[in-house]
Amino acid sequence: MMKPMINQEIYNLINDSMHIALAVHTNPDGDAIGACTALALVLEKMGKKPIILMKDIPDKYNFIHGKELIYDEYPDNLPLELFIALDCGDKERIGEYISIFDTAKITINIDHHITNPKYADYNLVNSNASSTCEIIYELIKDWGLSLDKEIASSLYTGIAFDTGGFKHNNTSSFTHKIIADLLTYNINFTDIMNKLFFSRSLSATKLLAYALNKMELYQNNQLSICTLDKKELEKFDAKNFDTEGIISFMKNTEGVLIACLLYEKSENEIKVSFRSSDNIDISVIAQIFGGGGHKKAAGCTINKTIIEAKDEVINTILKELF
Ligand SMILES: [Mn+2]
Repeated sequence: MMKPMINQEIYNLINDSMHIALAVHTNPDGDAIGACTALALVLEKMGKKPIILMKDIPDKYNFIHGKELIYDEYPDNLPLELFIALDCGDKERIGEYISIFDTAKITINIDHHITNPKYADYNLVNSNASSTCEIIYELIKDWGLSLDKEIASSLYTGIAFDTGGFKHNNTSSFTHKIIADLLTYNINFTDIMNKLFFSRSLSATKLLAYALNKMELYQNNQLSICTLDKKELEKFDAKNFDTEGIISFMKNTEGVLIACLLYEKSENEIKVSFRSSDNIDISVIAQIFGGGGHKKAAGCTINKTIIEAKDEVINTILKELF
């Protein structure tokens, strides 16, 4: 395969710089956290001074290496030559660090979202890659640099996360070849998989049980709905609760084609997540409410009471999809 020129250009830009900022999207997920720590650790090995700009990292990522390179803000006393945005499908996703992106001399955008508008000076966007971590792996190999256990753990985390544990259709044979290589570094993949997908706090387990018990079924059990208001979430001490954990249980119930979880973030601010199976394009429903997403996973925010939002969602789904 021809090596893309951009890979070499990015290498040269990094090689010519010393102080490099890395940033990911707000509310960082496994791929974002894996990609920025893996790349920062590589940059450090190259003798560079990487600064990761990142906040609100969920506790479950405590095992990640390179945490000492993570800062809330870019240090005032340091110059900045290069800004690398990772896993940010558009510029706005950089969040509060956008002002630093805008003032950086040179910007690079490394991402795998198909809708990425290539907002940086240099753009490496590969929508065939399962994850940004997969792209970072290719870069490291292409640059002729070596991995180590810490970098391999970060890359594994991102790839495992974005492929849903190697089961989403973005998983390719190339993905598995990368994983085969990463496992030669003796990483604790069992522990990573448990932390990413299976372990949860006691309060989260109790909330999950409560939500599943409360779940309502419509349309001959094909549509599953659950609402969680603020009081209920507070009762379970659910600050950043695991919507994904709850809605996947709802959707994986036999016969259910559409699952919908509504929760009250604040008064008249209802966050709605949708999941669908078979060929149902649930993003059309999210779009009706001003949201969006993928065909089988989408979301929106509805500014009504949770009861009103639930009724509207049910009526819209029944009208549009059944
Ligand atoms: Mn990603």
